[in-house]
Amino acid sequence: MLKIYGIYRSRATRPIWLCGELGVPFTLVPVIQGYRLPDPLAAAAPLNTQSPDFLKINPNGRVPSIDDDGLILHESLAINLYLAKKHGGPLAPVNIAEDGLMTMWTAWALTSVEPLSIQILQHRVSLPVAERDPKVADAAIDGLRHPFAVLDAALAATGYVVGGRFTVVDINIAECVRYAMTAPELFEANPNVKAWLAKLHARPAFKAMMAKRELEPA
Ligand SMILES: N[C@@H](CCC(=O)N[C@@H](CS)C(=O)NCC(=O)O)C(=O)O
Repeated sequence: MLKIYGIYRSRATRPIWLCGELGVPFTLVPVIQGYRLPDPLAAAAPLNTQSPDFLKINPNGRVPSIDDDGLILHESLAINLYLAKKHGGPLAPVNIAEDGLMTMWTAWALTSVEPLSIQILQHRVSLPVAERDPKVADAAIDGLRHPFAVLDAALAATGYVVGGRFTVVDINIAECVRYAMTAPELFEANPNVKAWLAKLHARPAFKAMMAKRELEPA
């Protein structure tokens, strides 16, 4: 059976959500971020991203990784493209043109959205209050205004990014956009993005994934 290494409070949400949509069963091997632990290398430490045993799986020391019948893959969004194509159906590209578009939008989300949306999340919510810098969050919001407008225009015709239907690339982009939700001004300025994200977050597979995420300590 497919193994996903990671925890719900990590980018493992991405393949977990996708597997829920595809109906693909998996085993979650809990691997926590090493930086969350006081001593990640202690003998009693749980399996974490700095554990020698995990570094044999992913020498980058990051989650998620997957083991699919011996094929080891890292990088959450590449994992999702692989799983969608392997299992086929409406979430996968139907031809090489859609494949190109899905790869393009995934690379766009990784380079144009995620680095900035993470800064918003960190400096508005997740860092200890003393380490938050409102200027960093504000600059990241400014940097996302144009990418959000680009996404808004792409969604205008059908409400989805590729092929006029819900696909893996909606998951890949939405998971990068989710980190910016503490900047409501970006969504108010881009109603198609706002409606699209709400529609995706209403999907049973997303809600099931988030319900399990809520059970993990923050
Ligand atoms: N580009 C990678 C990033 C993976 C990543 O940074 N994962 C975080 C958890 S969400 C992690 O493992 N951090 C551990 C660390 O920084 O030590 C992906 O999308 O899979």
